[in-house]
Amino acid sequence: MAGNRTFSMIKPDAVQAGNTGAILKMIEEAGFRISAMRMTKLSKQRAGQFYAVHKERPFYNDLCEYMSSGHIVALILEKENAVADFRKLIGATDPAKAEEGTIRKLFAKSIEANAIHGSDSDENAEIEAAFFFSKMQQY
Ligand code: YYY
Ligand code: MG
Repeated sequence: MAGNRTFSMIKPDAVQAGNTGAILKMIEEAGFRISAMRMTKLSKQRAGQFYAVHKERPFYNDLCEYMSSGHIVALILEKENAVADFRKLIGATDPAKAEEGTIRKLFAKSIEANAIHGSDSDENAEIEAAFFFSKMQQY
């Protein structure tokens, strides 16, 4: 059965552009409950750990630079079928391919600076939530 939690991060481009509030509003209006939230800044090394799965990809170094370039907002979100429903709400990785009305279509600047992250599985949601929040902060 699909889990009811996902992890999200509002990325530096969206925070810098002043879109944090508008994005949080879309998330809540789509039926997600925010159960943990933290604004912070990643070092390049921490960004590299978060995206370690992509370390052999050509975009990895630039991605780590970008992800450590400004503040981010880390979120734990709750809803039935959270992972899949949230991926739908954010849209495709490349905003040029994202559906109308999705967060990336509305706010992303490019495939790299694409406004928001959403976990791709229940297992990764738990790993990514633990990357930013202690167990006690998660409830
Ligand atoms: O899960 P999602 O964020 O939609 O995409 P991933 O394929 O996991 O890539 C993670 C992250 O890497 C993406 O959000 C932007 C960046 N990236 C990139 O800069 N250039 C690419 N060609 C692919 C991904
Ligand atoms: Mg991904």
